[in-house]
Amino acid sequence: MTDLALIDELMTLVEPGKVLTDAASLDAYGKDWTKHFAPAPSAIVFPKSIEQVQAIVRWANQHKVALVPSGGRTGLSAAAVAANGEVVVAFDYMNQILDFNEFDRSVVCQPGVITQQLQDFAEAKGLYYPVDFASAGSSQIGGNIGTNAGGIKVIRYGMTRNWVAGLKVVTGKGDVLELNKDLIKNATGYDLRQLFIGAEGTLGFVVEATMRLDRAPNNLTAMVLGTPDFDSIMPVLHAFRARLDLTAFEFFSDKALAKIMGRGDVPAPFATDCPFYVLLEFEASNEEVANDALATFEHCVEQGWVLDGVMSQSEQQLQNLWKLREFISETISHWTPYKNDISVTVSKVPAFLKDIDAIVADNYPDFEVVWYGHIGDGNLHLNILKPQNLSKDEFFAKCATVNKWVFETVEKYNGSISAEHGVGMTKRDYLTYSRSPVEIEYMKAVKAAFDPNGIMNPGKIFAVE
Ligand code: 2HG
Ligand code: ZN
Repeated sequence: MTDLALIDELMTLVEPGKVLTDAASLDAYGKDWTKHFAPAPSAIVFPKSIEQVQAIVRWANQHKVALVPSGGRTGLSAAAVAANGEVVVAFDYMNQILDFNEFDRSVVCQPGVITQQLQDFAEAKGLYYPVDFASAGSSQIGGNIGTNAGGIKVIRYGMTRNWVAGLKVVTGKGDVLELNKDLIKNATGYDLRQLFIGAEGTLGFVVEATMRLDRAPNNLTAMVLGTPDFDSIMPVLHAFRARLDLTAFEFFSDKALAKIMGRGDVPAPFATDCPFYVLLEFEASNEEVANDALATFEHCVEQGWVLDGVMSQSEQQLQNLWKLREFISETISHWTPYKNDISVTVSKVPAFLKDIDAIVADNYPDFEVVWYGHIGDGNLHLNILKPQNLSKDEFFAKCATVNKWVFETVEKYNGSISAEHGVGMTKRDYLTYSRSPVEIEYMKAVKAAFDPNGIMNPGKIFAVE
């Protein structure tokens, strides 16, 4: 734990009342949405300016105190968990939108800006911030950048990385760097901005981000389609992609739908029961596009890939169809799921799915397995639900054994053990399934350059040595 005298010194670096050490705050700010580690930070500090962040980092270097960044704490890999007496640096009071430029279509955000705040701001300007996911109401831009957040529109718009025009960071040495200065074209050597995106706070803290916006989409329209089996999902993707620019292509299993129906507040898409469902979305900018979508749907039915389907006819119906997919993670969190967030290239999805499905069927015969995810970009979320009669530790231990085979399969297909949730602490021991030992040595050398004292979110991505 950090010495009390040091915490007193920390208090002098920020405004009065902006260091908390009470038990409730330590518990709340010491964890994210994972349930693997008990929170145990020493203090929570709330800087209000870049200068204060810099002072905190310099103080931490001087006294070798570990810092953990904290945004909306909606993460699913324990990257924002402080389980070892660290000081949590929370960006809740650096939550302003500082500037907007209509010609650059850019917004300067402090790291604590909530994702939805940026989405709403863009909408008010007649524009669009396209990175979206279920936790957009509480996740913060700084955290999104730290994990290179993905979500439900990646198939069309890519990950958070694509929307970061420039960053101001405080490095682990306490230096302030202005990275890329919001330029579209810039060929002046290493793009250090990219290193900080997805670094999970291990190199330094993002203290300001210029985010790009896009044109607002035109008449977004969703279809939910029921398929007879796993194998039909990818042909449906290819058929629709051949004729339409999709903004989303998601899937979920009957088990996921059953959990959503169990809530009682979301209407069923249609009466036919199907083993799998696809949710796809496109801009129905004119009648021709909508007709193309319907013709493709009919083609898929004729081919036997689709059993039933529905298309949204209003904004309300669009929202209701999205609830079928977006509410899954929160709804099943009640069953303390063991999570996987794996990806392969789209062309490999069918063979990969077959292999993973076989492992799951062989090894989890008694567990409830819930499949869903962003299958259109190759990202699958596999969630195993904890049976009531098993303790959390017994259950996670059993899943960890099976998980080895899942990750071996990911490696075999040159996939990623974390498509969008990040490595944090939950996946750091498995990093070698996606990154070679030599590559990891280079990654550690990068960390050492930005954070020589190892104070920035230690133990995340790789273990402390
Ligand atoms: C989603 O796609 C989120 O809903 C959460 O990435 C996935 O809970 C999960 O496994
Ligand atoms: Zn996801």
